[in-house]
Amino acid sequence: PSSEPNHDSLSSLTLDTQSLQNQIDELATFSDSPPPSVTRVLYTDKDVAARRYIKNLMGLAGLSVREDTIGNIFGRWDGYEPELAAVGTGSHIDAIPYSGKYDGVVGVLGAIEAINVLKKAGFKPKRSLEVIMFTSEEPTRFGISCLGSRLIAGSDTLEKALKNTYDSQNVSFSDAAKSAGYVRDNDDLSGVLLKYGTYSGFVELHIEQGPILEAEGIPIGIVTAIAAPASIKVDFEGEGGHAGAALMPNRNDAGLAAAELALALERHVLESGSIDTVGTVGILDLHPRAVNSIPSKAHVEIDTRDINETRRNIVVEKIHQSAVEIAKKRKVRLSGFEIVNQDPPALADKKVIEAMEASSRELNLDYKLMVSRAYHDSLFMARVSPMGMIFIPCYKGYSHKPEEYAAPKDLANGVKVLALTLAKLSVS
Ligand code: HGY
Ligand code: MN
Ligand code: MN
Ligand code: MN
Repeated sequence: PSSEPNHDSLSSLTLDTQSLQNQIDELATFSDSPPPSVTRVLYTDKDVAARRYIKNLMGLAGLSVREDTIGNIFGRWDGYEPELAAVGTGSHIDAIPYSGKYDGVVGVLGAIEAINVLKKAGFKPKRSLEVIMFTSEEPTRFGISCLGSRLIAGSDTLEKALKNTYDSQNVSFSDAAKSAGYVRDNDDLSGVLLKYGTYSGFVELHIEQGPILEAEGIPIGIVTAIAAPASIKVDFEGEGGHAGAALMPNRNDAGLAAAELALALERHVLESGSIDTVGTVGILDLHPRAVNSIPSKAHVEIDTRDINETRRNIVVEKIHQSAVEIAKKRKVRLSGFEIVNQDPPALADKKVIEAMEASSRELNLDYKLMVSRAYHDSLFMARVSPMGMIFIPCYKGYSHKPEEYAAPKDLANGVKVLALTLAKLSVS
């Protein structure tokens, strides 16, 4: 077989966009919030039902399906040199509360559709092709982002941490996983790890989750790097008390300490000197949460990112200093300051980028090299394999909200570029 996929069969890739759209719409019905929003949290009944749906589609695509102990799902199409490192592709299907139906899903259903497209075109893979549905990319349930791909890439600290990690209802990771039929044998997670070189290349198809491609009218984004994410949990404790009777000078209000820290975060991010530094307070819980009771506890969760790791780490350091200073000034206790993750950025691999560029050109699709400001499972797969990401435009860049939308034409373009890229990497 030649070193390039036989072009005549692949240049006329045809895919059934309607069936892909139907699958996206059907998968969205496995949700704990009303349409058009989607809420699908790790190891819940809706997650388990959605997993069954994906495994069924993998089976229909002729993939052999396996799951690891935490529920990463692998669908494999054996190549004619199955002993070679496979080419991987995939994404996630978990969805944060009240979000949309395309984030992650496009890279799982689209990958399965890419397999169907290649089979229809009569393509024969040299390296096996493997579709991966990562068990949970969103941090929703346990506060840990990219749980499945992080463990695949190897993280002793995370393996240990999971032994006493609980969700907001005080359900342990192990019990939650067991309720979904995973983590059967004595919580041993070491089997999840995949050594570097397991895949000769890994490509993830994803909506951009930003406005650039749509605004510039460019159908394909080729990711060169994924920004460095960090998340921090902070807890303040004060005396609390009666909102009417306790005079202001006698108060140490944990809620106001949290509010001041949120504004301090914004200041530290804005003074970083770069538009690429971002910071968000997405969770701010007060206790006892009564309008006439001074908060005695405040729980703040911070997400801060930058494409430059040093700048991002400076913000993390300043947040810590501010938390200590605010606690002292307001005479509250800084009862917790936990850096949940502080990950380096990831660079896409030159060879994979070239395969995506060549595929876009062959399909006469204009493309833009760009950075991903959102993190993805590819951030960790870059530690297991040469990595690449394909972006398609999404409506006004909306994501993590029900208005998230990608047009069928863009879905089709993304799947075709993915299919051709996988074919090139498979015969390389
Ligand atoms: O938050 C992120 O960047 C990803 O979309 N979960
Ligand atoms: Mn997301
Ligand atoms: Mn995603
Ligand atoms: Mn009263």
